[in-house]
Amino acid sequence: MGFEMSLIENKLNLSTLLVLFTALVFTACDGGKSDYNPANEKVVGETIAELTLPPNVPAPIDPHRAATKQIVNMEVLEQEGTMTDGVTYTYWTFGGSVPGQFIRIREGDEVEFHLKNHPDNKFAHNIDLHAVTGPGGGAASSFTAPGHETVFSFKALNPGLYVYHCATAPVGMHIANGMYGLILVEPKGGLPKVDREYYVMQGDFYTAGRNGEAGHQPFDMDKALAENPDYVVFNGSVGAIAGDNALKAKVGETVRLFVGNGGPNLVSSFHVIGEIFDEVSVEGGDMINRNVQTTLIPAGGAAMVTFKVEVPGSLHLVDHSIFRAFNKGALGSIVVTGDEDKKIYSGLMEDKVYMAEGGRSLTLPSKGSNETTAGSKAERIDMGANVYKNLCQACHQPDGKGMKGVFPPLAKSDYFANDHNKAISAIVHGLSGKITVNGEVYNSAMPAQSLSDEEVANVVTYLLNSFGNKGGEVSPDQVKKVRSSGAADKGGH
Ligand code: HEC
Ligand SMILES: [Cu+2]
Repeated sequence: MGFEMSLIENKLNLSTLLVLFTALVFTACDGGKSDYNPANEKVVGETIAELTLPPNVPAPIDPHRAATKQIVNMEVLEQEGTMTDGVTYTYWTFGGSVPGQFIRIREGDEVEFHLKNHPDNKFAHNIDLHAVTGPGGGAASSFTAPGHETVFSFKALNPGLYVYHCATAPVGMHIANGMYGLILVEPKGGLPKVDREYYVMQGDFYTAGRNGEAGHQPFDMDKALAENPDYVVFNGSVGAIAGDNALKAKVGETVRLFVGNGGPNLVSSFHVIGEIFDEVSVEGGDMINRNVQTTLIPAGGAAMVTFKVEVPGSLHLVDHSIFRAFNKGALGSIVVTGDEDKKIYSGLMEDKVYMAEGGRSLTLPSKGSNETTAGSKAERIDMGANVYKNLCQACHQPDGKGMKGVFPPLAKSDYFANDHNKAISAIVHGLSGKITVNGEVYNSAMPAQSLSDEEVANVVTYLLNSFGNKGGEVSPDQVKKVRSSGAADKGGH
């Protein structure tokens, strides 16, 4: 009897404990957040939202600021811009840039959205923000004719990084012309602090002329339907975040990239050459993946990636569908300055190979386009130097000395010293198989370079007069003859 009683008592005690324990765990875990519902959060005051042009983002939201009414004023501008050197395009923009202005709010905010369509524009536009819960993401309430302004409002219910875009028919064409951008809805309490934040967005462009063809290029609907873009770029144009426009960071800093993909068609295999993403907020949502090399960003999707930069040098942002990076423009850079750390990276390799081949290189004036003719030997050498820098130095190196066993030297090369046609032939026909240059055997392949007679004459003349070579000049006529005579005989004589 006494034994049974104590058993019951024991059971009672145990369940009391369990109840207590469960209650404790619950309070500990929800930290008061489980009853937080952004839909019910009271909105205090109103502000005009700060909007920024890429690659900049507005300052992080003070984690203590209350939910407020944010007034977003966005103006649609149809304007001509530069796709790459010598190529212009009529962009349709949210706020004057591609991607459009960056919007940064927090969950619980109420956004009063003013969409203004500039009176000089030719087309009606609207906006679909993926951060909106409601018909068309706002598109249903924002159809705006030129010279008009529409207003609608929404409550930010879900934190995350979201794409916005125009959704006026033909939708694909509006997006293809650059009508997309990002809106960040910070969680209550904010995102983890980082040292630098940048805004990068990929897009694919379809032009009547092929990549690099000079002049003003109209949108090409057939190529868009075939999903065969001439340009795939970050931030609206070739080189928008490369060269002088490269993003910057210092050794030891943490960097957060807000990366979006406007499409309209392609999915991005987003990768930074020379870095590993310490964290990726997958698809811009709550899920954090760590130690990621390449993250997939769907058309109409986004991701936040963060990484610490440990060593100096240039990091290269690419779509790792790699022809897009090196041949269609999807190449950007982050230049990291600071002290070397030989423990982390020895510094023996050069990153020049990527730079030399990248970005503007394949947008040289194409055959029969706006090519200019050299007026003198000096001019020929000058123009040839450009071709060399853009096309040849990636392999033959800036000093023309090549790489032992891999790329033969052009400096003091005895291969073409007495027969300039052999250099011409290597360029116009390509060159493969065993050759001997300055006593060293090479057995590799050089692809034929797609250059005009004029460009070949320039680059060969440049070669003859650089790197300690013996001088001389080659004319476009001579190139023409070699071109029509077929591939050179390498060893026979
Ligand atoms: C993708 C790498 C690559 C590029 C780009 C390239 N070459 Fe070459 N080039 C080679 C290789 C490899 C060989 C040797 C081929 C073989 O082994 O048969 C070669 C051979 C040559 C040769 C003959 C050998 C010698 O050293 O004299 C010349 C001349 C030459 N290249 C000039 C050029 C010029 C000019 C350009 C730019 C218009 C250029 N190459 C672009 C890889 C390249
Ligand atoms: Cu539009």
